[in-house]
Amino acid sequence: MSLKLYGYWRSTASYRVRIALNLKGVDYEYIPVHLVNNGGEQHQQDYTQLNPTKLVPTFVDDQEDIILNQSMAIIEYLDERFNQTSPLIPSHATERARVRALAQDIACDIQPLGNLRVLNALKTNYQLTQSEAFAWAADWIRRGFDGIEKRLATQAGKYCFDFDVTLADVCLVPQVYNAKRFGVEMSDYPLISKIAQNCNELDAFIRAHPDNQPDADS
Ligand SMILES: N[C@@H](CCC(=O)N[C@@H](CS)C(=O)NCC(=O)O)C(=O)O
Repeated sequence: MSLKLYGYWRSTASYRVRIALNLKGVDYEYIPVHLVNNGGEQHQQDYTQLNPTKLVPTFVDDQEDIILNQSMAIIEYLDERFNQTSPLIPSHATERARVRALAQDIACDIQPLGNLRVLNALKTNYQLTQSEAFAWAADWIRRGFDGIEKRLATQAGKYCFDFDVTLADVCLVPQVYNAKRFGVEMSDYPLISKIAQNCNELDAFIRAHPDNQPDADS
């Protein structure tokens, strides 16, 4: 089996897929794509041939002859392909819908607003300074986390949904990492913080952490 993940150490979408791969216990080759150096390697032709959206991650499964973008689609694919271990999406319809909704609170309504190309456009087209662009990203994270913290108060256990790690935790932990990077005061979110801490004690999450990637700090 040959699995490849093209990603960037502190890309939260790449981080999600790394966590899922580790939870599934499958080996993969990690291929760094530097989002800043050389004008951003995500814009270079050898990468855009694989992923014309010019974003990371990209996942390649040679055995199944598939090249996938979109971290959520990749993770659902992994969950189905490696369905013997660590199910990330519950089998029951109502639980499955709740897990997906929380995951999408992050993947659809928070992360895109703080993406590199959005912050670059704010700086280039609307003359925001770096610190103003960071404040923008932090503001959208806070708005998202305000709702998620309230939601978790009605359902959380050790993880977002009781005692099983799900797709929601896989999305939450990278977003918490990103929130700290943008200066969000995490003591405002005790439940989110506690769940992230519980996840971060697991080997799959530790190995997926940005600081533990070969391209960290590059
Ligand atoms: N919805 C996509 C988001 C992908 C995405 O936004 N990737 C970011 C890193 S987290 C990226 O490649 N940014 C490069 C850029 O903005 O130029 C997914 O979940 O895979």
